[in-house]
Amino acid sequence: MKLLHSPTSPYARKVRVVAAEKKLELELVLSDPWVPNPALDAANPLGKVPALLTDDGSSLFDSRVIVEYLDGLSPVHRLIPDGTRDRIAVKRWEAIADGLQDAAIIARLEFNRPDKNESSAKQIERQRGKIAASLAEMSRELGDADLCVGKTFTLADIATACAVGYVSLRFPDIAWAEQYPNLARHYKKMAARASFKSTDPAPPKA
Ligand code: GSF
Repeated sequence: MKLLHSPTSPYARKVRVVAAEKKLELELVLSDPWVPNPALDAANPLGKVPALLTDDGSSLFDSRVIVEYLDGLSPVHRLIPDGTRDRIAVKRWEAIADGLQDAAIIARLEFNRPDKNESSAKQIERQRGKIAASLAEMSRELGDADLCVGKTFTLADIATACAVGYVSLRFPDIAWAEQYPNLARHYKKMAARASFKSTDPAPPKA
């Protein structure tokens, strides 16, 4: 299987960590979504990374579909539980984590615009509000627990750590680790796992 990815994409990182946890081999293919990229467009009509080329020649996207596919490929270390209640809880965590990343990416694109104006500032503020609200919700949901859902390491833990790691990478001024010590504690634990170490785009801040 080939993964079209970029090292700093938090969605791609989530997929790489899932593959590592599942002991699945992925051939990593660097793919820049921000320049004309026919190979990426052929794999994903949305022209976004990550995209997975499977061994049977089909392509899969987006990251939520890819991780579910990889998790189902082998019974080794299930990351998405079978039971409806826990499964939905895991997917909810993933939705917050991915949504935080969506907001972070929009804010960054707006910040990097050469023709920034008043509406860019409003948009950045709006998206930063979503980042702040997502971090608050994650911290509230985690509470004193070691793991996001139940007592087993799941996709929720991976998605959450990728999201907060991305905030550190792109928004070092957001002091989430100081504000939410429980999220920092969780991140530290995740970052110590071999699967995270081998996929870290930048040294962990927390
Ligand atoms: C989001 C992928 C995405 O935005 C997923 O895979 O879960 N919902 C999708 N990828 C960005 C790169 S990144 O910053 O992670 C991307 O490829 N953007 C290119 C574009 O044209 O928006």
